[in-house]
Amino acid sequence: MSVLQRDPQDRVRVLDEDGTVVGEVPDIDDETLVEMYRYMRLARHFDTRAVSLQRQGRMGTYPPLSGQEGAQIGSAIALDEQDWMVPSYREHGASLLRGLPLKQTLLYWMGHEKGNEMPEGVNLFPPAVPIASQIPHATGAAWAKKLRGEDDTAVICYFGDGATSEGDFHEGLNFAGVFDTPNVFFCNNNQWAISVPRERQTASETLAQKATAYGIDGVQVDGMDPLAVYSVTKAALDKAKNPGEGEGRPTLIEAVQYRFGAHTTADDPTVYRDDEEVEKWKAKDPIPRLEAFLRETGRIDDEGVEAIEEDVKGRVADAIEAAESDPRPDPSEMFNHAYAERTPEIQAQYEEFEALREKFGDEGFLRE
Ligand SMILES: Cc1ncc(C[n+]2csc(CCOP(=O)(O)OP(=O)(O)O)c2C)c(N)n1
Ligand SMILES: [Mg+2]
Repeated sequence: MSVLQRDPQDRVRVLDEDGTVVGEVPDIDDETLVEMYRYMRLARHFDTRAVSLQRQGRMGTYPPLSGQEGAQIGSAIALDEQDWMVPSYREHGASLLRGLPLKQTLLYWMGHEKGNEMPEGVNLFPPAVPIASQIPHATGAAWAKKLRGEDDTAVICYFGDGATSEGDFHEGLNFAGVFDTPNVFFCNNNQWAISVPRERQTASETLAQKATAYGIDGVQVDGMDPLAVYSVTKAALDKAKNPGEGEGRPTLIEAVQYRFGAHTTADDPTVYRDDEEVEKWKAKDPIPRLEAFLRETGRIDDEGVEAIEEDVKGRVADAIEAAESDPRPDPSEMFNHAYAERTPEIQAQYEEFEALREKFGDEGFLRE
C-alpha cells in the first residue's frame, strides 16, 4: 500500500529523534544520502551567516530557516529535473537544490532585483511573500502541464501553516481536486505564523486532514525527519505523474516541524514563545538525526563530516563575496520587472521617482 494511503492523523516517520530507524528506509543510494546531509549542513550554515549579515547591516531583512532543513532538502531532493518548484519566502535550501545559486538568494534579501532572476533552465518560481498567493499559481502551472500532455512533470508548492487560513489555499486545492492537476502541496507546519500559534490557526486536528474536503490525499509527516519527508514527497510526485487506478493526482503534505529562529530578522520570538518550547524542538534537530543514521550505517565518518564542514564554509563564503561585489542596482530597476510593459500607474510612479532623483540626487535617498 502506498505511504499516502493512510489516515491524515497517522504521521509518517522513518528516523527517531536520535537517528534510530523506526520506519521503512526509502530506496536512496549512498551518494544521494550523503548529499542530502551536505545540503542540510549547507542550508544551516548559510542561514547562520545570513542572519549575521543582516545584524551587521549588510542585508535588509531575512527569514531564517534553521530547523526546517529536513523538510526542505528531504522534499526537494525527490524532484526530477523537469519538475517545477513554487516556493514561499523561506525556501532557501530547497531553492538551492533546484538550482538557484546562494548568491541569488543573498541578492534578493539585499533588495537587488537580480535576486528574482532565475537562471536559464531552472524550473523555479521566484519567492512569494503575499501569503498563499503562490498556491493558485502552482495549480495553474500544473494544469498547464496537464493540458499540454506533459505527463512526466509535477509541480511542488511550499507554504506555511498560516497560509492554510487564506482563501488562496482553498481555491488552489479545490481547483486541483476538481481538475486533477499534478500538484504536490507541501505545507511547512512550523507551529507559528509569526506570533500566531498553530492552535489559533485552525480548529482542525491536523492540517493534512483539510485535503479530505477537496477530495485529494492528505498525509502528515515528521518534517524534521528528512527520510520520511523524502518518502512521502517521492510517492506524491510519482502519483501526480502516474496515478494508479482510482487515484487522484494532487496531494497535500503536512510536514510537522519547527523554526528555531525568529520569523524574520524583524521579529523577536522571545515575546511570544518560551525557551522551553524551543529547547524541546531543538532536541528533534534534523541534522544530527540524519548524521547519526549515516554514521551508524557506515556511510559517513569523522573525516567525511569534516570535509563537508569545510566545503560548506567555502561555498557560503564565496556566495557572500560574490553577492557583495555585485554592482549596486540602479534604483529605477524596481519599476521594470513586474510587467512586460509598465502600467500607467507604474509609469507615473517611475516618472515621479526620476523627477525626485533629478532634484535631490541619489544621495538624498540614502540613510546617513
Ligand atoms: C496576504 C498576506 N497577509 C499577511 C502577510 C504578513 N505575513 C508575513 S509572514 C506571515 C505569517 C505566515 O505564516 P506561515 O504561513 O505559517 O509561514 P511561516 O512564515 O511560518 O513559514 C504573515 C501574516 C503577508 N505577507 N501576506
Ligand atoms: Mg508557520
